[in-house]
Amino acid sequence: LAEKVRLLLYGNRESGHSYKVALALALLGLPYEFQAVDLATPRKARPAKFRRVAKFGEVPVLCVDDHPLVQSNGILSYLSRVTGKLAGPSEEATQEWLFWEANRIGFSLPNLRYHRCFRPGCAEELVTWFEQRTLLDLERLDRELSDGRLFLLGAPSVADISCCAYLFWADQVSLDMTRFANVRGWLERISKLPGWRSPYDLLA
Ligand SMILES: N[C@@H](CCC(=O)N[C@@H](CS)C(=O)NCC(=O)O)C(=O)O
Repeated sequence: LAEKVRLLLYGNRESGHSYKVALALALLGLPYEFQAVDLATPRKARPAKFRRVAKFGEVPVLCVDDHPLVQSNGILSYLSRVTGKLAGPSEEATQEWLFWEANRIGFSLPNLRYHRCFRPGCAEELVTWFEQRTLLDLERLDRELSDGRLFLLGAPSVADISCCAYLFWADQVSLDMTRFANVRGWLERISKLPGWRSPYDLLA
């Protein structure tokens, strides 16, 4: 990444997808400007400068100078590719986790959290399904880390950043994490990486 490049991140303080990108930038030590987008505003009424760059209407968007990048895991792949850092041992292994995340923990947990925290009492049957899926995903992560590996791919990578993001809100969602000792240890290690900051700290 060229030194003089300007990085502008559009995100929202409750968005784990935004947190993934903010966390990657923080761990990479790349300075960026953060602009909060109010997601309570209907899509068509959001600021024109955001609508111009948000191809799918969602946060996060990372503008690299004038070039907008969307889709959190795509942005993580871009950042690891251009910096040569947090890439994992092979592109295949890293991509596997990014695609797993998009359909599993990056789907189940955000939806569980959304209903528990922002729409309490709504769609209980669906909430139960999100919770069951989240627990299965936590079991899968816990099993992956059961061989004493410190990070998903050995060394810290964008696979960890992607899969961990929403888990820093686990308490808020009343998820009982006691069963997932390996995941708890992994989150603890991630939170000790140089540059790590919590979601609300980064998305402010
Ligand atoms: N697949 C997308 C998902 C992004 C996403 O779901 N963004 C949510 C916030 S976490 C959003 O912008 N919601 C507002 C809307 O859809 O209008 C990614 O990985 O970036």
